[in-house]
Amino acid sequence: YPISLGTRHPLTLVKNEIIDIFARMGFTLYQGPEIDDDQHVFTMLNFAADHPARDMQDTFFVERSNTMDVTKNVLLRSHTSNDEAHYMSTHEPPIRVLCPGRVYRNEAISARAHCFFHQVEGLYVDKNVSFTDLKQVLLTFAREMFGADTKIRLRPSYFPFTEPSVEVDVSCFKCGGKGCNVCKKTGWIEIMGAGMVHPRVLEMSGIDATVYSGFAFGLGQERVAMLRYGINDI
Ligand code: 2NM
Repeated sequence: YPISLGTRHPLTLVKNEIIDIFARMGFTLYQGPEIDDDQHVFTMLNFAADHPARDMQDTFFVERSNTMDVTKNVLLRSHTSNDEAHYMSTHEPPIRVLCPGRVYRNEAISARAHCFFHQVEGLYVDKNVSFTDLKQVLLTFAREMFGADTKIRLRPSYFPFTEPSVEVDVSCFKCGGKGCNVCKKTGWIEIMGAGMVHPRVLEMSGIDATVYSGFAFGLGQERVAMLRYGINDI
């Protein structure tokens, strides 16, 4: 029997599409370790020593010090931001980098959440990078990914590594904003988080925050794939 051709996995299709869009805006790829130290996963990203993400309930540990010394901890990364910490501490601005990869969180498994999933994060650092630049990049991404008529909406949020921080909604690609089952009658779909990189995050990677500024964003491949292909259970 001839062997029938396979197809690409929905997560790969989504990842490649995202990489293509940001490559056209000058972003290159960087991939770092899934097993990393506390320094790169939390400390260099401005997570306080007592931040709940450092808790056993949220993060899988490979090695965990039973003292207060978090620097000896080795863990499965809970976001791909450790890649940006590695990249910033080994590269000088201008930086335009995209970091796709697998991340791990010790969460209850449901139709919408699994204990590992896939993220794409992006980072832009240069002189005079503003919130306006972030908005235009997000709008360009949304129009390329979900169609030319797509609008975006930003809501205030909080992340340790960015200030200010936002949640990014796109107008519903199914109903165009009128309200349907995909957007749960709101007309909007939450798609990613973003913000201006906290000056302390730049400084901890050796970048002079009085000279440089930057923005960063992150989105989940599973979430985009479920919306795009109408999948209701992860
Ligand atoms: C997100 C949302 C907002 C982010 C920040 C950084 C870094 F390393 F530059 F600080 N990387 N990624 C970021 C910002 C990620 O994901 C929801």
